[in-house]
Amino acid sequence: PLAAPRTVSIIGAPQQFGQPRGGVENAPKLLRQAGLAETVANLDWRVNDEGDVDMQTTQDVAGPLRHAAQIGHGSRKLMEACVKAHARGNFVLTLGGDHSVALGTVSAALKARPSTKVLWVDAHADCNSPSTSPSGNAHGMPLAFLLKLVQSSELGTASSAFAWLDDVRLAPQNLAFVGLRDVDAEERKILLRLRERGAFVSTMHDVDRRGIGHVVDTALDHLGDDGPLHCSFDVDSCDPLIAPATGTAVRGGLTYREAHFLCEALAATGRLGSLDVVEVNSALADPVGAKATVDLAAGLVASALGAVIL
Ligand code: HAR
Ligand code: MN
Ligand code: MN
Ligand code: MN
Repeated sequence: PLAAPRTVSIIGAPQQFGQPRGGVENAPKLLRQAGLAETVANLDWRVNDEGDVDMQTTQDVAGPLRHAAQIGHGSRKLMEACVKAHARGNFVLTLGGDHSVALGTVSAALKARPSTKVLWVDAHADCNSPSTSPSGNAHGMPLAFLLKLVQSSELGTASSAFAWLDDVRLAPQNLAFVGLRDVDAEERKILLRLRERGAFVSTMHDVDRRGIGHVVDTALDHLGDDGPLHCSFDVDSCDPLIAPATGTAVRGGLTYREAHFLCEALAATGRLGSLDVVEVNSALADPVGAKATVDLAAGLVASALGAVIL
């Protein structure tokens, strides 16, 4: 287990170019305004707010991955910020931004500690390549890059923006999905291959049948008892009734307690080393729904950092 008290590095990643809807770039600011740092400081953690990574670049290129240069260069800057925080031994908390930020956060966790295991909590599988993506949106692709499913020929002239990922590889057996319920036809085939290659793939059907406790325990068993855990938490894993302010809401998601249980169970492992909270977009709900979504995200961070582990 990682020794306490430790420091949480909070890193803002206001990336919006991985999807088409404005507003997701404001989430780091809104989460800070909701008192996230204070909440965490009241737990057994020191807090080091590293500010926001500037994810804007002037370059952009056309191609099957929309805003490829922005995504590639911005993610590299985020990766560098996360690697620095890992190198200081800190817990790395990244506030998205859209889910393309996981290119930076997961690659940093793997560079810093290669035995890192990844829990992907999401309504979506985010493992499209540019060639299988129905949308061209990078937030549906980060796992394809991390799992080495993207051919450089798919990127054309943009491939140089992703060259920094060449030495990053997430092994399928070190990946577990929870919360899936909206998977593209091509992605379904990719998921079945990933399962054959050792990934833990579960859907909301499994949560319904076995309960969140069983699903989370099985996922963690599958990932093994060595190495740090990275959780990439897409707030659209939660039901739109509790998290309406997100870009691609899908009905039938995790309840408030299921989402918190998952985060609490991660805290209880003592091995959670990094966490992403992504896809909060307050522009896509009324003020009440926006506040509920921001507060939910902040509360889930607190649970993942051990708020309710006694
Ligand atoms: N699978 C679809 C695509 O590739 C939709 C992805 C929606 N993505 C997210 N990330 N919100 O989980 O475009
Ligand atoms: Mn755009
Ligand atoms: Mn996602
Ligand atoms: Mn999603």
